[in-house]
Amino acid sequence: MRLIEQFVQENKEKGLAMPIWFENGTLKLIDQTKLPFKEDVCQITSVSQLGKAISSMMIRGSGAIGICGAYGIFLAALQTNGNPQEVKEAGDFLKNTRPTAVNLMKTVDEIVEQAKGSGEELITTVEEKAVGILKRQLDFEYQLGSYGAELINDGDRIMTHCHSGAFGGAGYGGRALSVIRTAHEQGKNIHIYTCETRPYLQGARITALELKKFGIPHTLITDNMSGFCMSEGYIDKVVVGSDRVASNGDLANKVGTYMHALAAQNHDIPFYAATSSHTIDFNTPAGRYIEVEMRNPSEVTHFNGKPIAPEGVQALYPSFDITPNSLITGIITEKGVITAPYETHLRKVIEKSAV
Ligand code: RUB
Repeated sequence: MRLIEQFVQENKEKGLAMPIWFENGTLKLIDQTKLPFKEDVCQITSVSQLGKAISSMMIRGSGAIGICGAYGIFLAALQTNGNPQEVKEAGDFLKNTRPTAVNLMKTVDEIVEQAKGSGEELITTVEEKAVGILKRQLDFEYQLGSYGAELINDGDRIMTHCHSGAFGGAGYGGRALSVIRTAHEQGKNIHIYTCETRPYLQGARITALELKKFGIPHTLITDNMSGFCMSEGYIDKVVVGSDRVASNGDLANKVGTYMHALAAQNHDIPFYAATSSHTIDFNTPAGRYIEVEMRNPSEVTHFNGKPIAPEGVQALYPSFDITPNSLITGIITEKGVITAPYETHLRKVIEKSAV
């Protein structure tokens, strides 16, 4: 059995829900467009098919698409019999599938830079590196989960947005749900308010599904209810994930995050972003330099292929928004919880101990 298959088997035995994995010589992923009604497993036979799965959001979430970078380069190495030029081209192709989440780009660059030689030697080094990255991502989830859980009190009602969980990460709980899952496993009595997350409904379809599987009490709300819930005292804390954190602490996360952060500040509710050092991009000085993916407006005018607006209506779909650092109480990472001033504290904690 290959090293990468052993890794998968060990983690499946621990009951982890991985979004993508390698098994019996084949790359497989859960089609997240079908959740929560079906857990369809798709076989991925080429890098171009993997690219389509990422851009069509069959697999999504910054951690999970980062992992796709590792699996994708391994697949390219296998299929080209270890041709370094073709492996590099596969990496360039994958990096262009979604522009905002930085994990994918960083993972591809890391693995391609360290791929040595050609042929069997290249395949072996890529596989070892890929397994190292998968293990590291999973360790980050446990570590940031335990730092984040220290912020959670017994009885807390926590709001989250989009899906920052196991199917969007390495298998334990992604980022926000690693914090929530760890707090729950510590025996804290918590209740989660999960925002539906129009238009792709990651919160309703996937976060609610995972919370149900983990046995964590939760309530589904639509995105426009967060202000009401905060003003009525339903929410004690907000914990979200992040697709990219700029070096000044501004962050890109699913569209709607910014309005929740504004409402939280107005009601003195702590707003935390759970992330890992791999999502912090020191090459991006501030949020305004982060490219926000603009998706097809038909994803707003249509739902499940059916129109929900008058024919021909103009629509807009920025897939992410930028939350300025001034609205963020703390950034939870695998190295600890980082607070303002982010410009200096992020570098001090993360860059010094770069992974
Ligand atoms: C996913 C999204 C998630 C982040 C953060 O967007 O915005 O909130 O990925 O989660 P999409 P995490 O569904 O468009 O990929 O930090 O756990 O990756």
